[in-house]
Amino acid sequence: MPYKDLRDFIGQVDELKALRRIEGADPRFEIGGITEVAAGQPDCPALLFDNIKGFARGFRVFTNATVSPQRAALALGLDPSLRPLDALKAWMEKRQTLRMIPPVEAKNAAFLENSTRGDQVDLAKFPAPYWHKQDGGPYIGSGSIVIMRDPESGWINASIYRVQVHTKNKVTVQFDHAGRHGAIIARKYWDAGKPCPIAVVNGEDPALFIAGFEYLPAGASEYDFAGAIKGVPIAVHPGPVTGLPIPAQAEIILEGELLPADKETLPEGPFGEFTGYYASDKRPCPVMAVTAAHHRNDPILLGSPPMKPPRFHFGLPFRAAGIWSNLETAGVTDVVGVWQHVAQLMTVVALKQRYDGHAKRAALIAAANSYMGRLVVVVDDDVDPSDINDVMWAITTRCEPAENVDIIRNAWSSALDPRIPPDAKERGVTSHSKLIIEAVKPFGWIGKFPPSSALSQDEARTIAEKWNSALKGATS
Ligand SMILES: Cc1cc2nc3c(=O)[nH]c(=O)nc-3n(C[C@H](O)[C@H](O)[C@H](O)COP(=O)(O)O)c2cc1C
Ligand SMILES: [Mn+2]
Repeated sequence: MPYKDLRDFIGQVDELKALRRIEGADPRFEIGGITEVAAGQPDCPALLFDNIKGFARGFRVFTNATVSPQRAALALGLDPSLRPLDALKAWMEKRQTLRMIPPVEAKNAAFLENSTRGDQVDLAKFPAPYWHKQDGGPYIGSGSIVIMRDPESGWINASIYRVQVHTKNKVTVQFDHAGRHGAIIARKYWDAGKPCPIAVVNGEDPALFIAGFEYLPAGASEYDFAGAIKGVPIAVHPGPVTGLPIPAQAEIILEGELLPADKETLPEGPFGEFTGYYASDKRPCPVMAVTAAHHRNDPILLGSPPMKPPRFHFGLPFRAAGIWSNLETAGVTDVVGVWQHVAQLMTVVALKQRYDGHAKRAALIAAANSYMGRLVVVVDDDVDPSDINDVMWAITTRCEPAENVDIIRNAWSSALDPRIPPDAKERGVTSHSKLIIEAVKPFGWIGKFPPSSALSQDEARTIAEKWNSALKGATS
């Protein structure tokens, strides 16, 4: 078992010497600013903020949890010393054979150590940060999961939607589009004239944080997927107000009702987004009336603010692993790697070409599954897709633009896309075009393509290992 809960994970991060404790930061822009600066450093540390300005000591915020490849691997239960592309491959292979493990009910819940109901609920006691300078308010939920139960099948959905605090007992829950499982479930309650029972779980197990980001089929529970990642079930306890299953070890829980959006909304945002812009502006958003708040002693909020790329919530591009397995499932052979750069806005597939059209076949599947990604690149197997310089070398030397690029129109993007014109957005346009770049040696004359003068990746590694101390100037 990799780790028991968020606290245990933080302990493991500390053992890897990747944890920094920060005292006295201001939740208005300073926690967000420090998080962003740290995330831009080569070995981005994880940050545990305590003694937060204006809040009780012990009420903590933890950020950059999985921003480094090492900690993304740790959260998946993989060897954190694996090289990033090897770690992603190991995850892709594990993901393809995951056996779902449903949660088990725990008798006791750590989150019930402190509990308030009704009028006593006061969200102002939790250090919800103002993450970026022009954010519309504090966000308690930036990396939190939202729990809802499908009224027909009983399926529990548990994924990440941002949660803004508006008053002492009102928050908003923002669905990027109407296809989000949470939006579909809420709509069913509302259409029956009822509010939707809901719980916001802050400070969840990192496996749940990862599961909450995955595109799972409707009907599949993120709880089962998180159990599968860990190899042990998530322990849940019924929320005293909603009866929803809540991770027993989670830190701060809000229970309540998501009110019908046709009756009441609040203006949500703006909120700095993962593209590095404020592109979706302030919008009417469903309101959660918080009827109970629970927390562990000295609770920890797991904060994961979006930041300007290349910074991203996950140091391994998990959605590239999904695309990699889509390619395998569709029967595309010889894929040696898939990666995403620019915080998932660019997808790269590396493969060993076997037949004419092989590269384009892979590109089309990757393009179809690249959310908001305008750039899809295919490279040969001697190019490391996780190395942006290597990818640019392939683009500038193997792709003839007049012959090897295609544009796919009306493809999958979202309201968060900064390049959709305002008037089109007002008409509900959320699609964009995608550029496919075939940066592979042209198959028709692949044997005549000038050979590369560079060492192979294996050769370079062997030499680096053998001559490491000489290169570093060691004296021994
Ligand atoms: C840190 C983080 C924040 C996110 N915020 C939102 C959000 O505010 N709204 C949203 O619709 N999706 C958001 N997402 C993406 C969804 O969590 C993700 O697409 C998920 O697969 C949706 O789950 P569902 O299929 O159960 O609806 C966020 C993802 C992460 C990692
Ligand atoms: Mn889901």
